[in-house]
Amino acid sequence: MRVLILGGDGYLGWPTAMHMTAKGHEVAVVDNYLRRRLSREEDAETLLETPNLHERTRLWNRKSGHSIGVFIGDLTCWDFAAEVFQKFIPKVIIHYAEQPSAPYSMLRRRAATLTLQNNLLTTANVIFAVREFAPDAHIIKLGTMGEYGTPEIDIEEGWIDIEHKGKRGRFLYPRQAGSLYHTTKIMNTDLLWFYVRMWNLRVTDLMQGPVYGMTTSETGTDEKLFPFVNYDEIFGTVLNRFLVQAVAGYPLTVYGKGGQTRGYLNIKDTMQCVRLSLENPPQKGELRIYNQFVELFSVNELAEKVQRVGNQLGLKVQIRPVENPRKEAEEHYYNPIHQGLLELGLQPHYLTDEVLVEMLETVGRFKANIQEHKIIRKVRWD
Ligand code: USQ
Repeated sequence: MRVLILGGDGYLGWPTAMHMTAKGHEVAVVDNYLRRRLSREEDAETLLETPNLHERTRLWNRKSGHSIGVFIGDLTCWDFAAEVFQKFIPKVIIHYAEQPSAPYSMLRRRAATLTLQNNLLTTANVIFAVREFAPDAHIIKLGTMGEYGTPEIDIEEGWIDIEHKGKRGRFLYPRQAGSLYHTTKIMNTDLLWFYVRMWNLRVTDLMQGPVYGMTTSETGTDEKLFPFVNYDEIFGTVLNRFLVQAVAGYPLTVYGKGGQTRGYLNIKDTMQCVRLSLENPPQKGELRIYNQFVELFSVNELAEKVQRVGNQLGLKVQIRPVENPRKEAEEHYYNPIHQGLLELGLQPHYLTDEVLVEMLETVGRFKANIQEHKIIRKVRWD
């Protein structure tokens, strides 16, 4: 199939591009290097220097024989979006093209506005471009488990049946995010659901938890093909941060009480989930929603795992709770359902000791690049 990957330079976009070509699809990527620019502006660059998209596609082509088309430009600009869709005419659009960081969205007013503008306008332009140039195409949109927040009741897979005054109805499961970034994801779910109803779009919305890891079947150990590895407070996600902190001898930064529980998955499973969604498209006029994660952990459980396995490797890992810069529940009920992707055939990779050893050893190869001042930046939610 012709697969257009929006945000193809990003942590998930680039590995997805390689993965889809390896599975025989014809792939083009689109990116405006926003994430690189913001990382540079905030002094929060990645652990490894990452070649630009043209260079990465050349490297991948040399290694695998597969080609990837590249469009560099800003999808909030309609003319550019229209040009890309007219030239490539996708059958599937995988939409990762968002400002992906909760802390960045809470940094200052300009960052908040950028997050709103980028995330909402890009999604709107994707919808308009699909309607105009590829009306049968399947949009696979990366949503986030954070859309649901941490309610006192079980979290269903996207939808909830409600009985009210003797009548029953099916609605989007209530959403209540904990950052402006997560709120833009809710707004995008609503935008997609609206146009699914109006224009019979075909959409899968993937409610994904925090992802960890840096290698996939396609990267192997070739670091030139690795995705971004951020370990800073703004763009790094918690487990990747803990791995880098353990290697650097920096005490693991558990925020507050550390009871914050989320659904985690290995980047290898993101590849599987997106591919399974692609291979099982919804009908026209259907919004399909999957909760995309494999295992639940609290922050304390993650820290203890990294400490135990790190110590076996002789790293002398310490845990030092820090004041929580975020406004979030630190002890809470959390029971999200996650059946849909397993039913489609997801074969989960669990966070075993072997996986932790492999990730710590991989980070260890780049220990000399770690800059400790990037770890704590004091981005406060209030
Ligand atoms: N946390 C710590 N210590 C740290 C970093 C984070 O205790 O050093 C805690 C946070 O307070 C939070 C949890 O770990 O309770 C997860 O934080 P995170 O930074 O790994 O994840 P989050 O900000 O929620 O965002 C990430 C991605 C985002 C994606 C989301 C999925 O950046 O793009 O949508 O994970 S989810 O969390 O399910 O909404």
